[in-house]
Amino acid sequence: MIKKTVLALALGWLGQMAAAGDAEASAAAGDRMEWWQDARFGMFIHWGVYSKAGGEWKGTTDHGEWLQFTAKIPLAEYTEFARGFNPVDFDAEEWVQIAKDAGMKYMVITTKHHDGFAMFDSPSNEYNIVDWTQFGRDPIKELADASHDAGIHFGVYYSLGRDWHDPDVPTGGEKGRSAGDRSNLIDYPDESIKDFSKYFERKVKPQVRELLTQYGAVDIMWFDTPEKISAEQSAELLEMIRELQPQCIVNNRIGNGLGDYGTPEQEIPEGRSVKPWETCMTVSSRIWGYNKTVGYRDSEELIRNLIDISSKSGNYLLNVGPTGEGIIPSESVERLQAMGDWLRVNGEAIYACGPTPFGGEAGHYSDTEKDKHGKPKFVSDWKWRATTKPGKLYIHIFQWSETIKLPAFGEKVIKAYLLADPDQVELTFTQSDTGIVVTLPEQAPDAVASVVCLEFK
Ligand code: H79
Repeated sequence: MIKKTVLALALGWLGQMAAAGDAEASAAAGDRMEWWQDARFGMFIHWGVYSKAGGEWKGTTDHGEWLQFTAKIPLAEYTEFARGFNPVDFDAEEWVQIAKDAGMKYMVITTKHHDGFAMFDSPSNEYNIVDWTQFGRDPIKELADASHDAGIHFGVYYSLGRDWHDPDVPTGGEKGRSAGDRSNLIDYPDESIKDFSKYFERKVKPQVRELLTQYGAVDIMWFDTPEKISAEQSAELLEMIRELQPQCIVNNRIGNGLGDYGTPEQEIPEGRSVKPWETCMTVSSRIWGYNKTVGYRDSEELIRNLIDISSKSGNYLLNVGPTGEGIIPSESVERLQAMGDWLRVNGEAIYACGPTPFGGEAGHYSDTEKDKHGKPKFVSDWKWRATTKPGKLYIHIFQWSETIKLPAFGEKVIKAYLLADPDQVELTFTQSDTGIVVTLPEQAPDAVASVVCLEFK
Protein backbone atom coordinates (compact mmCIF):
# COMPACT_ATOMS: atom_id res chain seq x y z
CA MET A 1 0.00 0.00 0.00
CA ILE A 2 2.75 2.40 0.98
CA LYS A 3 4.80 1.41 -2.05
CA LYS A 4 1.83 2.06 -4.29
CA THR A 5 1.39 5.54 -2.86
CA VAL A 6 5.03 6.43 -3.44
CA LEU A 7 4.84 5.22 -7.01
CA ALA A 8 1.67 7.18 -7.66
CA LEU A 9 3.28 10.30 -6.22
CA ALA A 10 6.43 9.81 -8.26
CA LEU A 11 4.52 9.29 -11.49
CA GLY A 12 2.33 12.30 -10.84
CA TRP A 13 5.43 14.40 -10.63
CA LEU A 14 7.19 12.82 -13.60
CA GLY A 15 4.25 13.74 -15.74
CA GLN A 16 4.80 17.44 -15.08
CA MET A 17 8.51 17.44 -15.56
CA ALA A 18 10.49 17.82 -18.77
CA ALA A 19 12.68 14.73 -18.77
CA ALA A 20 16.42 15.21 -18.84
CA GLY A 21 17.87 13.96 -22.14
CA ASP A 22 18.73 10.28 -22.21
CA ALA A 23 22.00 10.91 -24.00
CA GLU A 24 22.93 13.01 -21.01
CA ALA A 25 22.30 10.22 -18.53
CA SER A 26 25.87 9.06 -18.83
CA ALA A 27 28.53 8.41 -16.23
CA ALA A 28 29.88 11.89 -16.97
CA ALA A 29 26.55 13.45 -16.01
CA GLY A 30 26.58 11.48 -12.76
CA ASP A 31 30.00 12.90 -11.98
CA ARG A 32 29.00 16.45 -12.72
CA MET A 33 25.88 16.15 -10.62
CA GLU A 34 27.46 14.59 -7.56
CA TRP A 35 28.16 17.72 -5.48
CA TRP A 36 24.78 19.15 -6.45
CA GLN A 37 22.87 16.03 -5.39
CA ASP A 38 24.44 16.29 -1.92
CA ALA A 39 24.06 20.08 -1.65
CA ARG A 40 20.26 20.27 -1.18
CA PHE A 41 20.20 24.01 -0.52
CA GLY A 42 21.25 26.98 -2.66
CA MET A 43 20.76 30.74 -2.88
CA PHE A 44 19.01 32.25 -5.88
CA ILE A 45 19.61 35.96 -6.39
CA HIS A 46 17.43 38.18 -8.57
CA TRP A 47 19.26 41.42 -9.02
CA GLY A 48 19.15 43.90 -11.86
CA VAL A 49 18.41 47.52 -12.70
CA TYR A 50 14.76 46.82 -11.82
CA SER A 51 15.86 46.36 -8.18
CA LYS A 52 16.41 50.12 -7.97
CA ALA A 53 12.67 50.77 -8.32
CA GLY A 54 11.85 48.56 -5.34
CA GLY A 55 8.70 47.53 -7.18
CA GLU A 56 7.40 51.09 -7.48
CA TRP A 57 6.82 52.97 -10.72
CA LYS A 58 4.80 56.15 -11.07
CA GLY A 59 2.45 55.32 -8.24
CA THR A 60 2.04 51.59 -8.92
CA THR A 61 3.75 49.34 -6.40
CA ASP A 62 3.42 45.72 -7.40
CA HIS A 63 6.39 45.35 -9.75
CA GLY A 64 9.44 43.15 -9.51
CA GLU A 65 11.98 41.85 -11.98
CA TRP A 66 9.32 42.26 -14.72
CA LEU A 67 9.22 46.03 -14.10
CA GLN A 68 9.84 47.10 -17.71
CA PHE A 69 7.00 44.86 -18.91
CA THR A 70 4.45 45.25 -16.12
CA ALA A 71 4.88 49.04 -15.83
CA LYS A 72 4.84 49.30 -19.64
CA ILE A 73 8.03 51.34 -19.77
CA PRO A 74 9.29 52.29 -23.24
CA LEU A 75 12.85 51.18 -23.96
CA ALA A 76 14.21 54.73 -24.18
CA GLU A 77 12.98 55.42 -20.66
CA TYR A 78 14.06 52.08 -19.21
CA THR A 79 17.56 52.26 -20.67
CA GLU A 80 17.96 55.77 -19.22
CA PHE A 81 16.77 54.43 -15.88
CA ALA A 82 19.39 51.67 -16.24
CA ARG A 83 22.12 54.32 -16.64
CA GLY A 84 21.53 55.34 -13.04
CA PHE A 85 22.07 51.88 -11.55
CA ASN A 86 24.78 52.37 -8.96
CA PRO A 87 24.80 49.73 -6.21
CA VAL A 88 27.48 51.34 -4.06
CA ASP A 89 26.80 49.07 -1.07
CA PHE A 90 27.30 45.85 -3.03
CA ASP A 91 29.74 43.54 -1.24
CA ALA A 92 30.14 40.13 -2.84
CA GLU A 93 31.88 38.63 0.18
CA GLU A 94 28.99 39.68 2.41
CA TRP A 95 26.42 38.01 0.13
CA VAL A 96 28.46 34.82 0.00
CA GLN A 97 28.80 34.88 3.79
CA ILE A 98 25.02 35.22 4.18
CA ALA A 99 24.58 32.17 1.94
CA LYS A 100 27.20 30.23 3.83
CA ASP A 101 25.75 31.08 7.24
CA ALA A 102 22.35 29.91 6.00
CA GLY A 103 23.86 26.50 5.19
CA MET A 104 23.56 27.05 1.46
CA LYS A 105 26.08 25.22 -0.70
CA TYR A 106 25.66 27.08 -3.97
CA MET A 107 24.37 30.28 -5.48
CA VAL A 108 22.77 31.24 -8.78
CA ILE A 109 22.65 34.91 -9.75
CA THR A 110 20.74 36.62 -12.55
CA THR A 111 23.28 37.70 -15.18
CA LYS A 112 20.56 38.73 -17.64
CA HIS A 113 16.86 38.75 -16.86
CA HIS A 114 14.01 39.36 -19.33
CA ASP A 115 14.90 43.07 -19.57
CA GLY A 116 18.03 42.08 -21.49
CA PHE A 117 20.42 44.07 -19.30
CA ALA A 118 23.68 42.20 -18.64
CA MET A 119 24.82 42.39 -15.03
CA PHE A 120 28.32 41.41 -16.19
CA ASP A 121 31.09 42.77 -18.38
CA SER A 122 29.87 41.80 -21.85
CA PRO A 123 32.25 42.79 -24.65
CA SER A 124 29.68 41.64 -27.24
CA ASN A 125 26.87 43.94 -26.09
CA GLU A 126 27.21 47.39 -24.54
CA TYR A 127 23.91 47.15 -22.63
CA ASN A 128 25.74 45.86 -19.57
CA ILE A 129 26.60 47.10 -16.10
CA VAL A 130 30.24 47.89 -16.88
CA ASP A 131 29.68 49.88 -20.08
CA TRP A 132 26.22 51.32 -19.39
CA THR A 133 26.49 52.58 -15.81
CA GLN A 134 28.81 54.69 -13.73
CA PHE A 135 29.17 51.76 -11.30
CA GLY A 136 31.68 50.29 -13.69
CA ARG A 137 32.41 47.14 -11.66
CA ASP A 138 31.54 43.57 -12.69
CA PRO A 139 29.49 42.04 -9.85
CA ILE A 140 29.52 38.62 -11.50
CA LYS A 141 33.31 38.58 -11.36
CA GLU A 142 33.27 39.68 -7.73
CA LEU A 143 30.66 37.07 -6.80
CA ALA A 144 32.41 34.30 -8.70
CA ASP A 145 35.68 35.09 -6.93
CA ALA A 146 34.07 35.35 -3.49
CA SER A 147 32.17 32.08 -4.04
CA HIS A 148 35.25 30.24 -5.21
CA ASP A 149 37.21 31.51 -2.18
CA ALA A 150 34.45 30.43 0.22
CA GLY A 151 33.86 27.00 -1.32
CA ILE A 152 30.37 27.91 -2.50
CA HIS A 153 29.47 26.52 -5.93
CA PHE A 154 28.75 29.30 -8.39
CA GLY A 155 26.01 29.40 -11.02
CA VAL A 156 24.53 31.94 -13.40
CA TYR A 157 20.93 32.57 -14.50
CA TYR A 158 20.36 33.66 -18.10
CA SER A 159 16.95 34.44 -19.59
CA LEU A 160 16.97 32.66 -22.92
CA GLY A 161 13.68 33.26 -24.68
CA ARG A 162 12.75 36.70 -23.45
CA ASP A 163 14.73 39.88 -23.97
CA TRP A 164 12.94 43.21 -24.06
CA HIS A 165 16.03 45.05 -25.31
CA ASP A 166 16.68 42.98 -28.42
CA PRO A 167 14.33 43.48 -31.42
CA ASP A 168 14.29 39.80 -32.44
CA VAL A 169 12.69 37.91 -29.58
CA PRO A 170 9.19 36.60 -30.33
CA THR A 171 7.13 34.94 -27.58
CA GLY A 172 3.82 33.13 -27.23
CA GLY A 173 1.51 31.96 -29.98
CA GLU A 174 1.13 28.41 -28.73
CA LYS A 175 -1.69 26.72 -26.81
CA GLY A 176 -3.62 29.23 -24.79
CA ARG A 177 -1.13 32.03 -25.38
CA SER A 178 -1.45 34.95 -27.75
CA ALA A 179 1.45 35.86 -30.03
CA GLY A 180 3.82 38.32 -28.38
CA ASP A 181 2.27 37.89 -24.93
CA ARG A 182 5.69 38.16 -23.22
CA SER A 183 7.44 40.32 -25.84
CA ASN A 184 8.35 43.99 -25.87
CA LEU A 185 5.50 45.11 -28.10
CA ILE A 186 5.88 48.75 -27.10
CA ASP A 187 9.15 49.26 -28.99
CA TYR A 188 8.98 46.25 -31.30
CA PRO A 189 5.26 45.82 -32.12
CA ASP A 190 5.57 43.64 -35.22
CA GLU A 191 5.96 40.06 -33.98
CA SER A 192 5.89 38.66 -37.52
CA ILE A 193 9.31 40.09 -38.43
CA LYS A 194 11.10 38.89 -35.29
CA ASP A 195 13.71 36.22 -35.95
CA PHE A 196 14.82 34.32 -32.86
CA SER A 197 17.92 32.96 -34.58
CA LYS A 198 19.24 36.49 -35.21
CA TYR A 199 19.03 37.20 -31.49
CA PHE A 200 20.45 33.76 -30.68
CA GLU A 201 23.53 34.33 -32.85
CA ARG A 202 23.97 38.01 -32.01
CA LYS A 203 23.42 37.96 -28.27
CA VAL A 204 22.86 34.56 -26.61
CA LYS A 205 25.81 32.63 -27.95
CA PRO A 206 28.43 35.37 -27.41
CA GLN A 207 27.14 36.14 -23.92
CA VAL A 208 26.96 32.51 -22.78
CA ARG A 209 30.51 32.11 -24.08
CA GLU A 210 31.57 35.17 -22.07
CA LEU A 211 29.95 33.79 -18.92
CA LEU A 212 31.80 30.51 -19.33
CA THR A 213 35.20 32.02 -20.11
CA GLN A 214 35.50 35.14 -17.95
CA TYR A 215 34.91 33.81 -14.43
CA GLY A 216 36.76 30.56 -13.90
CA ALA A 217 34.60 27.60 -12.94
CA VAL A 218 30.88 28.12 -13.50
CA ASP A 219 29.14 25.20 -11.84
CA ILE A 220 25.59 25.82 -13.07
CA MET A 221 24.05 27.40 -16.18
CA TRP A 222 20.50 28.18 -15.09
CA PHE A 223 18.47 29.15 -18.14
CA ASP A 224 14.95 30.53 -17.99
CA THR A 225 12.04 30.67 -20.43
CA PRO A 226 13.25 28.65 -23.44
CA GLU A 227 10.21 29.90 -25.41
CA LYS A 228 11.10 29.84 -29.15
CA ILE A 229 14.47 28.09 -29.08
CA SER A 230 14.61 25.21 -31.58
CA ALA A 231 15.80 21.69 -30.76
CA GLU A 232 18.92 22.33 -32.84
CA GLN A 233 19.67 25.55 -31.02
CA SER A 234 19.20 23.97 -27.58
CA ALA A 235 21.56 21.17 -28.62
CA GLU A 236 24.09 23.60 -30.04
CA LEU A 237 24.07 25.67 -26.88
CA LEU A 238 24.47 22.59 -24.70
CA GLU A 239 27.36 21.39 -26.85
CA MET A 240 29.08 24.74 -26.47
CA ILE A 241 28.70 24.58 -22.69
CA ARG A 242 30.04 21.01 -22.56
CA GLU A 243 33.02 22.08 -24.63
CA LEU A 244 33.84 25.19 -22.60
CA GLN A 245 33.13 23.76 -19.14
CA PRO A 246 32.47 20.02 -19.10
CA GLN A 247 31.75 20.07 -15.36
CA CYS A 248 29.06 22.76 -15.60
CA ILE A 249 25.56 21.40 -14.98
CA VAL A 250 22.62 22.80 -16.92
CA ASN A 251 18.97 23.07 -15.93
CA ASN A 252 16.14 21.83 -18.14
CA ARG A 253 15.14 25.34 -19.23
CA ILE A 254 17.78 25.14 -21.95
CA GLY A 255 14.72 23.72 -23.69
CA ASN A 256 13.64 20.78 -25.83
CA GLY A 257 14.03 18.12 -23.15
CA LEU A 258 17.75 18.71 -22.65
CA GLY A 259 19.60 19.55 -19.44
CA ASP A 260 20.54 17.80 -16.22
CA TYR A 261 17.62 18.53 -13.90
CA GLY A 262 14.03 19.66 -13.59
CA THR A 263 12.97 23.02 -12.15
CA PRO A 264 9.53 23.28 -10.54
CA GLU A 265 8.90 26.96 -9.75
CA GLN A 266 7.27 28.20 -6.53
CA GLU A 267 5.96 24.69 -5.85
CA ILE A 268 7.08 21.42 -4.32
CA PRO A 269 6.25 18.21 -6.18
CA GLU A 270 4.01 15.67 -4.48
CA GLY A 271 6.52 12.87 -4.32
CA ARG A 272 10.02 11.87 -5.22
CA SER A 273 11.21 11.49 -8.77
CA VAL A 274 13.86 9.36 -10.43
CA LYS A 275 15.23 12.44 -12.19
CA PRO A 276 17.16 15.16 -10.37
CA TRP A 277 15.08 18.20 -9.55
CA GLU A 278 15.21 21.54 -7.78
CA THR A 279 12.38 23.73 -6.52
CA CYS A 280 13.13 27.41 -6.96
CA MET A 281 11.14 29.62 -4.62
CA THR A 282 11.11 33.16 -3.26
CA VAL A 283 11.71 34.03 0.40
CA SER A 284 9.25 36.82 -0.29
CA SER A 285 5.69 35.65 -0.66
CA ARG A 286 5.82 35.85 -4.49
CA ILE A 287 8.15 38.42 -6.15
CA TRP A 288 11.73 37.54 -7.18
CA GLY A 289 13.22 41.03 -7.60
CA TYR A 290 13.33 43.53 -4.73
CA ASN A 291 9.94 44.98 -3.79
CA LYS A 292 9.54 47.37 -0.86
CA THR A 293 6.02 46.36 0.04
CA VAL A 294 5.91 42.60 -0.51
CA GLY A 295 5.36 40.18 2.39
CA TYR A 296 7.66 37.32 3.35
CA ARG A 297 7.20 33.63 4.09
CA ASP A 298 8.09 32.80 7.68
CA SER A 299 11.16 30.75 8.57
CA GLU A 300 8.97 27.89 9.80
CA GLU A 301 7.54 27.43 6.31
CA LEU A 302 11.00 27.71 4.73
CA ILE A 303 12.61 25.15 7.05
CA ARG A 304 9.74 22.71 6.55
CA ASN A 305 9.98 23.18 2.79
CA LEU A 306 13.70 22.34 2.87
CA ILE A 307 12.93 19.17 4.84
CA ASP A 308 10.00 18.24 2.60
CA ILE A 309 12.13 18.72 -0.52
CA SER A 310 15.06 16.76 0.94
CA SER A 311 12.75 13.87 1.82
CA LYS A 312 11.84 13.73 -1.88
CA SER A 313 15.52 13.97 -2.94
CA GLY A 314 15.19 17.44 -4.44
CA ASN A 315 17.13 20.65 -3.97
CA TYR A 316 15.81 23.98 -2.66
CA LEU A 317 16.97 27.08 -4.52
CA LEU A 318 15.75 29.89 -2.32
CA ASN A 319 15.64 33.38 -3.75
CA VAL A 320 16.55 36.76 -2.30
CA GLY A 321 16.10 40.09 -4.07
CA PRO A 322 18.80 42.59 -3.08
CA THR A 323 18.05 46.32 -3.27
CA GLY A 324 19.32 48.67 -5.95
CA GLU A 325 22.05 49.69 -3.53
CA GLY A 326 23.16 46.08 -3.23
CA ILE A 327 21.76 45.11 0.16
CA ILE A 328 19.96 41.83 0.80
CA PRO A 329 16.80 42.88 2.70
CA SER A 330 16.97 42.23 6.45
CA GLU A 331 13.67 40.30 6.27
CA SER A 332 15.41 37.74 4.06
CA VAL A 333 18.65 37.69 6.04
CA GLU A 334 16.79 36.98 9.29
CA ARG A 335 14.96 34.05 7.75
CA LEU A 336 18.13 32.63 6.25
CA GLN A 337 19.85 32.92 9.63
CA ALA A 338 17.07 30.90 11.23
CA MET A 339 17.54 28.23 8.57
CA GLY A 340 21.30 28.22 9.22
CA ASP A 341 20.69 27.84 12.95
CA TRP A 342 18.46 24.86 12.32
CA LEU A 343 20.91 23.30 9.87
CA ARG A 344 23.86 23.65 12.24
CA VAL A 345 22.02 21.26 14.59
CA ASN A 346 20.22 19.08 12.06
CA GLY A 347 22.19 19.37 8.81
CA GLU A 348 23.33 15.76 9.14
CA ALA A 349 19.74 14.79 8.27
CA ILE A 350 19.63 17.02 5.15
CA TYR A 351 22.94 17.12 3.25
CA ALA A 352 23.83 14.05 1.21
CA CYS A 353 20.77 12.22 2.47
CA GLY A 354 18.60 9.81 0.54
CA PRO A 355 14.82 10.22 0.33
CA THR A 356 12.15 8.76 2.56
CA PRO A 357 11.72 4.98 2.54
CA PHE A 358 8.00 5.55 3.21
CA GLY A 359 6.16 8.22 1.19
CA GLY A 360 2.63 8.30 2.52
CA GLU A 361 3.55 10.95 5.13
CA ALA A 362 3.94 13.63 2.43
CA GLY A 363 0.21 14.06 1.94
CA HIS A 364 -3.00 12.68 0.55
CA TYR A 365 -5.38 13.20 -2.34
CA SER A 366 -8.44 15.24 -1.47
CA ASP A 367 -11.84 13.54 -1.73
CA THR A 368 -13.52 16.79 -2.67
CA GLU A 369 -11.04 19.32 -4.11
CA LYS A 370 -9.65 19.12 -7.66
CA ASP A 371 -6.33 20.43 -9.00
CA LYS A 372 -5.98 22.58 -12.14
CA HIS A 373 -6.07 19.43 -14.31
CA GLY A 374 -9.36 18.33 -12.75
CA LYS A 375 -7.71 15.45 -10.84
CA PRO A 376 -8.07 14.98 -7.06
CA LYS A 377 -6.00 17.69 -5.43
CA PHE A 378 -2.87 16.67 -3.54
CA VAL A 379 -2.89 18.09 -0.02
CA SER A 380 0.42 18.10 1.89
CA ASP A 381 0.38 16.74 5.44
CA TRP A 382 2.72 18.43 7.90
CA LYS A 383 3.23 15.91 10.71
CA TRP A 384 6.65 14.49 9.86
CA ARG A 385 9.14 13.66 7.06
CA ALA A 386 11.95 11.13 6.70
CA THR A 387 15.42 11.16 5.16
CA THR A 388 18.08 8.45 5.16
CA LYS A 389 21.79 7.73 5.20
CA PRO A 390 23.50 4.34 5.26
CA GLY A 391 22.52 2.77 8.60
CA LYS A 392 20.43 5.78 9.62
CA LEU A 393 16.82 6.86 9.33
CA TYR A 394 16.04 10.46 10.24
CA ILE A 395 12.54 11.45 11.30
CA HIS A 396 11.87 15.19 11.11
CA ILE A 397 8.95 15.84 13.45
CA PHE A 398 6.77 18.92 12.90
CA GLN A 399 3.91 17.98 15.24
CA TRP A 400 5.31 16.98 18.59
CA SER A 401 3.47 14.56 20.88
CA GLU A 402 4.23 11.84 23.44
CA THR A 403 5.09 9.26 20.80
CA ILE A 404 5.65 9.09 17.10
CA LYS A 405 4.30 6.15 15.13
CA LEU A 406 6.08 5.19 11.95
CA PRO A 407 5.07 2.67 9.28
CA ALA A 408 6.78 -0.72 9.02
CA PHE A 409 10.47 -0.50 8.21
CA GLY A 410 12.49 -3.35 6.75
CA GLU A 411 15.63 -2.90 8.86
CA LYS A 412 16.13 -3.67 12.53
CA VAL A 413 16.46 -0.45 14.51
CA ILE A 414 19.05 -0.62 17.31
CA LYS A 415 19.09 2.89 18.71
CA ALA A 416 17.05 6.09 18.72
CA TYR A 417 18.11 9.59 19.82
CA LEU A 418 17.53 13.27 19.10
CA LEU A 419 20.00 14.99 16.78
CA ALA A 420 19.74 18.07 18.99
CA ASP A 421 21.05 16.06 21.95
CA PRO A 422 24.86 16.17 22.12
CA ASP A 423 24.81 13.23 24.58
CA GLN A 424 22.64 11.14 22.27
CA VAL A 425 20.56 9.93 25.22
CA GLU A 426 18.67 6.89 23.96
CA LEU A 427 14.92 7.12 23.44
CA THR A 428 12.79 4.07 24.06
CA PHE A 429 11.06 2.52 21.08
CA THR A 430 9.26 -0.61 19.98
CA GLN A 431 9.46 -2.16 16.55
CA SER A 432 7.09 -4.73 15.09
CA ASP A 433 5.80 -5.85 11.69
CA THR A 434 3.26 -3.06 11.78
CA GLY A 435 5.67 -0.24 12.54
CA ILE A 436 7.91 1.61 14.96
CA VAL A 437 6.74 3.62 17.96
CA VAL A 438 9.28 6.00 19.54
CA THR A 439 8.59 7.62 22.91
CA LEU A 440 9.52 11.29 22.82
CA PRO A 441 10.63 13.59 25.62
CA GLU A 442 8.07 16.07 26.86
CA GLN A 443 9.69 19.09 25.28
CA ALA A 444 10.46 19.36 21.57
CA PRO A 445 14.05 20.59 21.17
CA ASP A 446 12.98 22.74 18.22
CA ALA A 447 9.59 24.36 17.79
CA VAL A 448 9.72 24.02 13.99
CA ALA A 449 11.20 20.58 13.42
CA SER A 450 13.03 18.16 15.70
CA VAL A 451 14.95 15.25 14.25
CA VAL A 452 15.03 11.75 15.71
CA CYS A 453 17.85 9.56 14.40
CA LEU A 454 17.10 5.85 14.25
CA GLU A 455 20.19 3.74 13.73
CA PHE A 456 19.78 0.32 12.20
CA LYS A 457 22.00 -2.63 11.46
O1 H79 B 1 13.00 34.79 -12.84
C1 H79 B 1 11.80 34.40 -12.20
C2 H79 B 1 10.61 34.87 -12.97
O2 H79 B 1 10.69 36.24 -13.32
C3 H79 B 1 10.69 33.99 -14.18
N1 H79 B 1 11.21 32.73 -13.67
C4 H79 B 1 11.59 32.92 -12.30
C5 H79 B 1 12.78 32.07 -11.92
C6 H79 B 1 9.44 33.84 -14.89
N2 H79 B 1 9.27 34.19 -16.13
N3 H79 B 1 8.07 33.90 -16.50
N4 H79 B 1 7.46 33.35 -15.51
C7 H79 B 1 8.27 33.28 -14.45
C8 H79 B 1 6.11 32.87 -15.55
C9 H79 B 1 5.16 33.94 -15.87
C10 H79 B 1 4.63 34.71 -14.83
C11 H79 B 1 3.56 35.65 -15.07
FE1 H79 B 1 3.33 37.53 -14.51
C12 H79 B 1 2.44 35.71 -14.24
C13 H79 B 1 3.35 36.46 -16.18
C14 H79 B 1 2.13 37.11 -16.01
C15 H79 B 1 1.55 36.63 -14.82
C16 H79 B 1 4.78 38.10 -13.18
C17 H79 B 1 3.55 38.32 -12.62
C18 H79 B 1 4.83 38.89 -14.30
C19 H79 B 1 3.66 39.56 -14.45
C20 H79 B 1 2.90 39.22 -13.40
